[in-house]
Amino acid sequence: MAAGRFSLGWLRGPLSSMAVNALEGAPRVRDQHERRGPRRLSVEGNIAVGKSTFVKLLKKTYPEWHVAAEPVAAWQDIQAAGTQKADTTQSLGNLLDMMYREPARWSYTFQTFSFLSRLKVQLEPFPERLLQAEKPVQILERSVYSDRYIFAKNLFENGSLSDIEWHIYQDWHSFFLQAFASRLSLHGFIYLQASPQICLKRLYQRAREEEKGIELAYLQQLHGQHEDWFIHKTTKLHCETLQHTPVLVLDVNGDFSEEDTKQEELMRKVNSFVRNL
Ligand code: UDP
Ligand code: DCM
Ligand code: MG
Repeated sequence: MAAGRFSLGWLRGPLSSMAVNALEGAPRVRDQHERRGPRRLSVEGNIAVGKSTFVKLLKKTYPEWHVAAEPVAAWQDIQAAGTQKADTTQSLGNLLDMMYREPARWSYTFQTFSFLSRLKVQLEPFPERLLQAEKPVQILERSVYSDRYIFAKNLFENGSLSDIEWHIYQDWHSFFLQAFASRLSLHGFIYLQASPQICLKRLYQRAREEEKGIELAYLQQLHGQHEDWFIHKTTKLHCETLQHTPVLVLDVNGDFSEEDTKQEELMRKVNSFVRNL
């Protein structure tokens, strides 16, 4: 694997001539505060498209970057309050499994917990090592934004969230976004794009027990939500800065998990994108 070759220098080197189409025409919406802090990006994409594989590759290529993986394990094993650090912990159940078994009953609960776990991660102070870096970058696997504009929105549209649940969800989501605006804002999105068929193949390959019942139609719905937001720009976003946040679209229909040339190409595009944020 040749990815390590990219770990130094790229962020300091001359501007790559590679065009990042998604950036063209995007207004710059940075204030003084944002300009000084770490660049914070979220990797977005359908279920099993390869986000975790991709963020691992980023970490290997740029060891100085800070990476926050999606906390799926916490959703699979909800711990009773106050028992997490005790010798014996009390497991309350697998919320991911409960949501897929009974979407109408558990989707709202799942979405509140997913949001809460990301909020906690995003409100944590930046690690000292990251602040010392010459060009600090933090990568999140998904975000509070895809929670709402991909998943919760889709669950409402397919009937798994009721009118009242969707209304309440949006109410508190907007409140938190306003209350923590500067700490929740992102400088860019990396959208990993692949067909729902490819995602289904990878989903079967990963074989997460809770996801066994997921059908192509569900991945098609989620694909449509991603395309509406990141490509067609038709999703109604309730946050002004989000509308102007740059998006890098990476086609990952081709397997990148083993292939050096493909990995190098992807890392080159990310590097060029990040340097322009
Ligand atoms: N995977 C693959 N080729 C790729 C990317 C991923 O075969 O180019 C596999 C990966 O090894 C895993 C599955 O696809 O078995 C899902 O990947 P991951 O967990 O990274 O997806 P995520 O749900 O995080 O997007
Ligand atoms: N998930 C969800 N709603 C969210 C975030 C994630 O239903 N707001 C689900 C989709 C996947 C799992 O959690 O089954 C983790 O996502 P992935 O496999 O894409 O990493
Ligand atoms: Mg993942």
